Amino acid sequence: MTNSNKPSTNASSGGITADDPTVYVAGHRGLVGGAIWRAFEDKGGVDLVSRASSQLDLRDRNATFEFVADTRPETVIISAGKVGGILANSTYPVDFLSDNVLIAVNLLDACHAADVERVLYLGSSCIYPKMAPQPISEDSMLTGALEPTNEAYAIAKIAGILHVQGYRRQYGRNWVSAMPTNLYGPGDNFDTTAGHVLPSMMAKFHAASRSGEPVVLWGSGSPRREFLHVDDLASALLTVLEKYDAPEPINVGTGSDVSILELAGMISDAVGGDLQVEWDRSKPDGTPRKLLDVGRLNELGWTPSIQLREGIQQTYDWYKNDVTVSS
Ligand code: GFB
Repeated sequence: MTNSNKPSTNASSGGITADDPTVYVAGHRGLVGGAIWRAFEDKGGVDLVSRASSQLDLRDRNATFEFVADTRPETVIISAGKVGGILANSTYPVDFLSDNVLIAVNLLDACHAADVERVLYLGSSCIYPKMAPQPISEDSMLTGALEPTNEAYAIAKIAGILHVQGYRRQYGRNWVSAMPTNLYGPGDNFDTTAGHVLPSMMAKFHAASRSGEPVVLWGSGSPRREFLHVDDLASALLTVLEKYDAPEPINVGTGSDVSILELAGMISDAVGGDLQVEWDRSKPDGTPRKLLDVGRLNELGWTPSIQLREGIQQTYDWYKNDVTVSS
């Protein structure tokens, strides 16, 4: 599948002046990093740099140190990492733990060695306990047991957050961590097995609209999730970079959620047609509810601008075109 809205492998932005601060977006070819890159490009006034994973393996400590030392960025956004849906997370815990720990440790230590002024580390809402009170406040971290399906990924992300907090306490760095809710948007991974719920469902509905076969979704449909368009995430992160400077992570979400059943209805409406849906209850439901408390972010003056229905339609239009172009 092509990804027309992704920056090139060995990326740097054009039209820059010598005075523009350098921003390194680690993971710029992923869903999140790509959106952050576009948001910085739209804003202007920065010299963007990055490398594709084929050119710089962030699990390689020496290569990572060398790149950060040579580039000497003022700001580093850590949006690189191994990500996947509920099934990928529970099937490959070693990869999710090992890759994400290595990437965070190498990059944070390299940023310290190169005296990087501002680091924004991205975690995930799955770092909070499975039964955290809703909406989930940032203070819930480490107050209870994690959801078993993505425990390895969550532990890796918690280690990164503590590492950032450690650099603040031990070395006085004003680095921060942000915890996005479930994300979606153009350029996502639409794999029906390894993908996150929204793109995975979208690919299933799209295939069913062509084949006439029933759509097979996972679990009971009753868990509730909050979904944020990745362009809204990127705009929120620019606000966080500009205005937030505290050791506690800051949640990034919309403040409202839907059931997986309701999500399926919205995706079905976007795809069109009267499609039959079956629920495979042998697949895990995961956490019953995962709604973030976004009070801290709202206090910075940021609110989302893309409604879920609108974002689903826009993402589906992109996907449909992408599938057609690549097939
Ligand atoms: O874990 P979860 O929030 O999302 O749960 P990701 C997805 C919910 O959707 C579960 C159901 O209740 C699934 O059973 N579901 C129904 C499906 N159909 C599908 C489908 O076709 N694909 C998928 N993936 N789910 C991640 C976490 O997974 O969420 C990550 O595992 C991370 O660690 C991220 O925290 C935010 O499946 O999207």
